[in-house]
Amino acid sequence: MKITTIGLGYIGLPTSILFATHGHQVTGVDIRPSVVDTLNQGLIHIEEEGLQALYNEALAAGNFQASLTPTHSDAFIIAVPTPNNDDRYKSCDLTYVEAAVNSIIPYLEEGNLVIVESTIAPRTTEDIVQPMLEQAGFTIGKDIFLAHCPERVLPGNIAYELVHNPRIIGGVTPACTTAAKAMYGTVVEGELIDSSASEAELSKLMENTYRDVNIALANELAKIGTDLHINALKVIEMANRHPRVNLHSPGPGVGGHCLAVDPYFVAAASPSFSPLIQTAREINSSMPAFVVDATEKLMQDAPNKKVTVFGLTYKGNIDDIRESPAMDIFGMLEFQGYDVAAYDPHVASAPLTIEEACADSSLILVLTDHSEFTEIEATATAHMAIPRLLDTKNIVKETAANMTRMHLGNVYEHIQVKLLQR
Ligand code: SAJ
Repeated sequence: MKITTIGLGYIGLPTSILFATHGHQVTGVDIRPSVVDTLNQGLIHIEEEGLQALYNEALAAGNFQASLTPTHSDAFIIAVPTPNNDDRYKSCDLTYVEAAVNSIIPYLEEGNLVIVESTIAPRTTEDIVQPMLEQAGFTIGKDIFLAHCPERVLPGNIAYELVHNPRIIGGVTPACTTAAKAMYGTVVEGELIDSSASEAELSKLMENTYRDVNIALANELAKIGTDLHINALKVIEMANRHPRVNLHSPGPGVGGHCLAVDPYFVAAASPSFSPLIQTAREINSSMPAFVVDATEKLMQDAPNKKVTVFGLTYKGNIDDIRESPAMDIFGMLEFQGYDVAAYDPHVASAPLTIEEACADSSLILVLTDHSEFTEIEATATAHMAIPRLLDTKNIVKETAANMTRMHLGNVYEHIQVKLLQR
C-alpha cells in the first residue's frame, strides 16, 4: 500500500517505519523542515531504543521518504499532537488535527482510508473529522473510510509494543473498521479489536485516566499518612497482599504527555459527570507543592539553602522532561530562594556530576526512579552539609551509612511543624 503519515513525532515516526519495514511505500510528512532534512539524511530525530536500526532497514528497502507535503496514497495516518487548551477544563486542542485533515483533503481519492491516531476527545472523529471530509464531498463508509485507531505504546519500548499490543480499531462505520483492520493486520501481531470511533476514543482516554485516578488515590493516602503519622508506604505494601487490591505508588506528581493530559479531555467533554477524574487531576497536580512544603520544613534547620534534586525527567530511565513534576519542583524551590543543584545522568542539560551536585547540600530530593539511584555511593555524598535524603519515589536502597533516609511514608517523623493543617 501507499501510506502517508502526517506528523513524525514519538508515534508518527515509529508507525511510519513499521509500515515501511513491512513492504508498504510510506511518505512521512512533518511541518518542521529540520525533521524532514534529518530523516532524508538517514537519521532519526527522536531517542528510541532500536528505532534507528529499523529506519535503516526501511531506507535500504527504499520504502520511506520524508516530505513537507502529503502525496496521493491509499491510506493517510494522522499522528499529530493534541495539547490541552488553556480553558476552564483544559479541553483538547484540535488545531493540529484539523490542519492535518485539511492538508490531506486535496490528495484524497475514492477508496482511500483515513486514520486518526492522535489522542482526541471523545466524539471528535464523528463530530468534527467526519463532517470535514463530508464537506469535501466524500461519503464516509462508501467512498472514503475513516477510523480512530489509538496507539497504546510505552515510550522506551515502542518498536515492540506497536507490533504486539492489542489494537483498537474504531471505524465510523463497519466498512471503515474492516478497511482499517486490513491495513493494521499487515503489521500488528496483537489482537485487532473491532470498535466504533467514539468507543475507541474514550477507551484510550480512560486507560490513562484509570492510571491517573489510581495514582491520585496513592498520593492522597501519602498525605493522609503524613497527617495521621502513619507510614503510608507500609500500608500500601500490606494492602497489596490482598489478592484483589493493587494500590499504586505515591510520588512527586504525575508527568508525561499522556496521564497529565488525557484525563482533562474526558472531563472537558463531560464536566458535570466527571468529578472523580477532575479531583484526581487536582490531587496529582498538588504533589509538587506538597514536596516543596516538606522540603521547606526540613530545611528550617539547615546551615545553608542548598538542595540537590536527583532526577528531572517525568519518570525513570528516560530522557523526557515534558510535563515533569521534578521540573516543577526544581522551579518552585528556586523561586523560594533555594540554591538548587540537579543531578540527572539521563538529561544532557543537567551537566553536574553527582559529587558537584551534592557538595555542601543540606538535602537530596530524589524525584525520579532512575535505576542509577538505587545505590548512592558514599563518596558521592561525602561533602554534604547535612547527609540526608527525601526519596519521593521509594527507589533508594543503599547509601552512605550516616545518611538519614526519608520517604513519603515517614517524612512526618523528621518534621517538627505539622506538614498538613487539618
Ligand atoms: N507514576 C506514579 N505512581 C505510580 C505509577 C506512575 O506517580 O504508581 C507516575 C510516573 O512517575 C510518571 C507518570 O505517573 O510521572 C506516568 O507514567 P506511566 O509510566 O504510568 O505512563 P506514561 O505516560 O509514560 O505512558 C502511558 C501508558 N498508559 C498506561 O499505562 C495506561 C502508555 O501505555 C500509553 O501509551 C501512554 O501513556 C500514552 O501515550 O497514552
